[in-house]
Amino acid sequence: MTEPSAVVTFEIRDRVALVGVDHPPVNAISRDVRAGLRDAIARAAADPGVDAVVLFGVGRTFPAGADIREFGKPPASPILFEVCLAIEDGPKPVVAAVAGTALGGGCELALAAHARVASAEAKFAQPEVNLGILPGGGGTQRLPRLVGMAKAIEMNASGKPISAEEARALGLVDEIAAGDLLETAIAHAKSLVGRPLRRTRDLPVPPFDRAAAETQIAAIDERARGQISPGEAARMTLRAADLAFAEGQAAEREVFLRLVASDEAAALRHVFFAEREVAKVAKCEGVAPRPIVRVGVVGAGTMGAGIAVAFADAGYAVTVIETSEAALAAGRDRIDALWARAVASGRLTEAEKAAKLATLALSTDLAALAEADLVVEAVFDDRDVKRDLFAQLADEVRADCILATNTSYLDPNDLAEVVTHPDRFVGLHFFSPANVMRLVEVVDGAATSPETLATALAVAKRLKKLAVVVGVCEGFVGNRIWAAFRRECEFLLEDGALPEAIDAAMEGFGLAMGPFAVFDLSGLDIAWSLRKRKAATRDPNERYVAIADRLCEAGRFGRKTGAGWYAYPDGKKTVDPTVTAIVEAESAVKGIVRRAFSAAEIVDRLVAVMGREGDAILAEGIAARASDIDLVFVNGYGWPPRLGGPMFQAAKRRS
Ligand code: T1G
Repeated sequence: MTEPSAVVTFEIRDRVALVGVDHPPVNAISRDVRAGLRDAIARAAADPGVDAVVLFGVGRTFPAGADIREFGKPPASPILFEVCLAIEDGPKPVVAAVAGTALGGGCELALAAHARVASAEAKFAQPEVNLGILPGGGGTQRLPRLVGMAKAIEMNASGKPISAEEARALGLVDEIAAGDLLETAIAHAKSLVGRPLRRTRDLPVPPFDRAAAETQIAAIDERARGQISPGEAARMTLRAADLAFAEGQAAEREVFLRLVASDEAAALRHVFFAEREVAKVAKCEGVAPRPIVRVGVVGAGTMGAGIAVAFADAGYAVTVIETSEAALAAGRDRIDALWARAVASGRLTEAEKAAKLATLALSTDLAALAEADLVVEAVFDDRDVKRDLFAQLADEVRADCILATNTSYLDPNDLAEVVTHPDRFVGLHFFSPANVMRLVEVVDGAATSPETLATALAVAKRLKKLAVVVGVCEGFVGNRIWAAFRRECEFLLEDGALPEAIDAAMEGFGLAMGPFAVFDLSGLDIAWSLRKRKAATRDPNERYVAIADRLCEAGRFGRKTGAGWYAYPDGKKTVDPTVTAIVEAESAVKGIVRRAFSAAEIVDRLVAVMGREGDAILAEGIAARASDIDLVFVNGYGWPPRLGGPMFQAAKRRS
């Protein structure tokens, strides 16, 4: 007789076997869980004292999927789809009692049961596509049999969760527990005893519009922007209509094994775990964040308006400060416009927008921040302006009010010098648009206390931002690596490449937009003024490319001036022979014989320079992990998660 395993509990209550997955924190279906389930199902089948089985998750959730840490290793039997078949083929009714999130393989276990009972807050999803794979436990074949083809394609290709209520309406859930979930599931299981078992795999795929399904899949491919797993999951789901279950399951397994070994899946797994690691900050270990309720935002320009909206959207009481009534009015209009965009896209109603605007306090007097718990400045990125402001703020706010700078390029330690209690000073480097971009670099200054840092991280989490703790250096992590990347792009230009070739290479690599198109979008003048500011102290032995200076001297600041690295006749990005001539002339001035570069060479050279700068950042302790650096680029610089990030790519090229 099989003994219960450490990760699967077995208890008989009123002739019903209660089989619990007990593998905290999310009951991931590891190899031991799969073996424990197989053994428990066999034990229940063989026990004459058992009429039915209830499968559940011990603790907060039904299994939240296969154990992702096992991916990339050789498959260990029993494989999940085999366990699902053992559940489905059993002679006795198996009811899944779902609380929490039945995700991936967890949802597939539930699909293989003969019925599903859910708690009201339970959710169901097949998020495998977010890891570059597809449901591999029969989910592409069973889901359409229960919820219909269109919904199954949508769920398997998007990974998005559905509520218990929607699942019940679709036929995925048979009953929502009004009272105790386990008791309800036991009663449900007992009601199935002696009746023919409803095996999901034997159900026909309900009739559906194939043309509509094809159109749905084409749209999924379109939206996937180069990621292959959504389309693969969608097409494998559609095949459930044409294949007998066994063939469909075998075909699914084949696709799963191909995808799980893909670069895309490895990169997406890397990002998944990176997002869990980045929140582990040694300096904040065991440190409780301070409660933050009232937030001041000083400066309501583009960044300040976005920051104010981000805080207001997260439910903070926000006071916006500007230097004059006119500037305040302009700032309010910017904030209004951001929420108007949300109304236009249907994310907000007019009434909600009005209510949000009504919560904002606006003032030209710093005294309005007397009761603020946190003040974020987003004023002009000039040292004197910011130092003057912080000196004034220190006199106006409470001694324990956290002061945060949004500076991109100034030294937060230098700014902290002018405030009393500098331990409460921290950097919150948002990325524009601040109410949209997920990344915030939390700058851990020399004086920043663990409590201040922990509070900043808690605030970032409530803002639904991806916070990366960075140290102090010019440009912190993202902009420092971006500057190295930009320099290498310009070296490539001088050595023989052209902007359009570099952009094409990087877009072919997977970036949404090539670097020169990005430079034109953000404006060439900002970097130009930085270069001019540093010209006097620039190391004469350091290679310097003057091509961008030539463009700026000609007033070509990018899209906003109708010309930059490209021309923009009627707003359309167009290769400009004037730029080609400027590039070639600068190579000639340097006596460089220009040569051709392949796209692969361009990508390798640019990824390598980012990797080298990232290595230097790690060596200096400016970032804690290479994967933190990857998250900066995935969440702040348009790197698609399916590439994993610059450090992931650089490591891949070195291995
Ligand atoms: N495998 C291994 N570890 C996991 C895990 C998983 N599936 N899910 C979470 N963890 C770890 C996570 O790394 C962290 O570890 C801790 O649990 C808490 O996670 C065959 C093949 C369930 C919504 O994609 O979406 O099934 O940092 O911080 O915010 O078809 O975790 O504490 O050491 O995220 O409360 C499909 C992934 C897998 C779900 C909970 N399933 N997980 O969120 O906690 S593929 C998923 C999540 C699959 C089958 C295929 C979330 C969560 P540590 P957390 P949370």
